[in-house]
Amino acid sequence: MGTCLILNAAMTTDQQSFRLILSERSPFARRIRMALRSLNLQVTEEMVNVLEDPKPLIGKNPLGLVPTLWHPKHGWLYESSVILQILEEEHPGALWPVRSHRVQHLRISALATGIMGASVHYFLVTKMQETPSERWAADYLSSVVEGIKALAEELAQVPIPDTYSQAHIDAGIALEYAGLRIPDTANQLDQTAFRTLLEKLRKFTWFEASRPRQ
Ligand SMILES: N[C@@H](CCC(=O)N[C@@H](CS)C(=O)NCC(=O)O)C(=O)O
Repeated sequence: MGTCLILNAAMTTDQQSFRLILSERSPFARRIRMALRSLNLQVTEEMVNVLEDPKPLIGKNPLGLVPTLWHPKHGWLYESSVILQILEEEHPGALWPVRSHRVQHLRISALATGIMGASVHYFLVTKMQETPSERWAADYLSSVVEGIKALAEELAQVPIPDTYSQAHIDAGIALEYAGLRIPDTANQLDQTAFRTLLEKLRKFTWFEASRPRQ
């Protein structure tokens, strides 16, 4: 697959290629990094710390969240699942290549993004609030723990393909992020199904290269 540039005389050079605003640890941004790399699209990455300085997103994403993507054809896009849907429509079958287990794959992806969201909120509630709320922390932790259990059950039902699979990429990103932010999940994450999945995913250079460090 080649680079997708929609050339338009009125555009500056910057506007003619993909530009991704992200934060280093954002699991949602990692989904988009992985997809753009796997589609072999050239992208300029702009790291921000949204918690400390949301200014780089002003005028680009009214929600003030990453990932935020400049798409040469559509302008600023946000919401990782929507971005992935647009990329998939432009490159049919590239991100969701396995048609035979479509519903299971979508369920894996839904569980994975749910775990990502609950882990992000758990982190915000426990580490970023002046007075952490025990009740909300317990609630988010429970979503993460139950989500991981369900994810293990779903993964056991479908083979892990050797090719790029958004569902499995999402599962891997969610597990690594939960492991990073919530040490309480360590025992739960230490199981053969997850080790096998991560071993396969780490063969994609960009999965390993985009892994968030402590
Ligand atoms: N549903 C959104 C979630 C994006 C999201 O929550 N991003 C977080 C980073 S992981 C963020 O930008 N947080 C900044 C903030 O809350 O101020 C998506 O899928 O893109």
